[in-house]
Amino acid sequence: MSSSSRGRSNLVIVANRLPVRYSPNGDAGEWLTSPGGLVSALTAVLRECEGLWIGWAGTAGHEPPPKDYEGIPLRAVEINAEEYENFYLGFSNATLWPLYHDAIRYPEFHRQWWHAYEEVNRRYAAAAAEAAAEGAMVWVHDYQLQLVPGMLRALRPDLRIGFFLHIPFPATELFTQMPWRRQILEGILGADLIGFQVHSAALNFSRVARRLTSAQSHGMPLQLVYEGRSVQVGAFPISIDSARIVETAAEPAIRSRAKEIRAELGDPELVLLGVDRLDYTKGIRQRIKAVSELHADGYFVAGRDVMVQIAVPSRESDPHYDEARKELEQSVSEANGDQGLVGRPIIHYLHQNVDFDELVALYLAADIMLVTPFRDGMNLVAKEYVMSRTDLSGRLVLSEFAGAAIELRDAFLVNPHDLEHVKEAIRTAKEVSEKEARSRMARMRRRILRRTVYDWANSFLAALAAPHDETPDVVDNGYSGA
Ligand code: GDG
Repeated sequence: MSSSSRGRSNLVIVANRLPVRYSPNGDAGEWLTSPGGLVSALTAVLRECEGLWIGWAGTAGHEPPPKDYEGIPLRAVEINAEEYENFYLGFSNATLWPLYHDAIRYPEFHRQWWHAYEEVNRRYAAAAAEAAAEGAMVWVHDYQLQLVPGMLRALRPDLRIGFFLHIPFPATELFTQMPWRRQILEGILGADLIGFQVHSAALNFSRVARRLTSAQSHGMPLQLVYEGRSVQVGAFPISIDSARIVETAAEPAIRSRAKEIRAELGDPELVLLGVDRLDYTKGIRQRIKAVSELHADGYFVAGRDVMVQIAVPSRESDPHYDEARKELEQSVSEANGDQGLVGRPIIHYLHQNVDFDELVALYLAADIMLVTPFRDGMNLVAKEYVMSRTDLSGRLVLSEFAGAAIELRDAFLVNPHDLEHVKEAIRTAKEVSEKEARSRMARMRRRILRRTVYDWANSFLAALAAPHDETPDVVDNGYSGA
């Protein structure tokens, strides 16, 4: 594939954020690549296809983002201060995020937020329509941009449009609370291919789309017909850059840093680790309570058994996140106040970003990794921990409500709402024989190695490029225009 002669691209990624972030560094700030496998995978395909990336540059920059980054053209979408409040903090993060994560926090519905969501989505769609070459593929990402596929199709019916949702898609009973449910479904249905992390989310979407829109299925729920077009729905579980984790975990400097971390913790017998964006969906407080109770029960001993919790700053200008931070910090301080000793806290808590090498060193330093979200689209931290354990040591306690639990069935699976269950899983993870722990780890590693984040991106794009059937025969879904 190559760029068209008019400077338009044959592959366009549309995401809320650009793949760069502004790092204020004294007076001389700079634009850096955003961390994570997703950005690496998408930038790799863009480079190969001479594609471009459309997104917002974030609030931190005082200067415009670069027009081009590491060979990839960037097109920045502007979001003003009022839209930031209503579209981003409001509709995206206080309506959709909690609703799609099983309403762990009450989702707020405000008409003003919805209007901003429509307005900003229209801007992204217009930018994509402008940038895409005739017949190009456009891949739209995530919950902030669910109206873009429909808006873009209206502007440019010639395009192949894909949409991928990184977070869960809720059950009908929850989704239908949304006052603008039909508009959102119709927005997503503008795509030719709609991808979710797991099969159950794809089925949730198909079910509610058939109920509330004119979409019909022809016997197979993941093949829809909408407005005379065939729309493919499917699960495309995201993964990680396994090779990068394995290589980093093998570096002598990283291995010695892992030893040093354990020494800095006072050479305990057992190190438990949590690494999450500070988010109320991740179940951080509950896991701290479980560990604290294991100390109170006399099962764990201060100094001998320690936990490290990294809570990466996230959405800091959002009052809900500020509140979540305060609640979490209170829990940490109660746990240490109740169960710690002088010089021997039971929880070592950092509210900081850590660089990739330090992250891998932490994974290597941890005997048990605790990943206990109440709901999570996938959870890449769980996969990264497993991939870093090249010697098959280490044990993973994982929430059954993380998408990753489908692939990582050999983790110690827990219901994070059940504190006794979390405690029991931690005890089992600690006590299980070395032989069993190693074979569980080996099976999980084999599973992750089957598909990297590069395979994920390529398989989505291959499915998007594949020719679709002519309009197939349909089965009436009883749609009544609700
Ligand atoms: C959403 C969905 C889905 C974190 N802190 C640091 C850091 N990270 C990296 C991790 C990991 C990524 O960020 C976090 O990904 P998760 O999947 O765990 O969670 P979300 O941020 O909620 O992501 C989720 C994902 O999208 C992808 O589709 O899996 O379900 O919620 O890669 O390593 N990396 C560095 N420093 C940090 O401080 N370098």
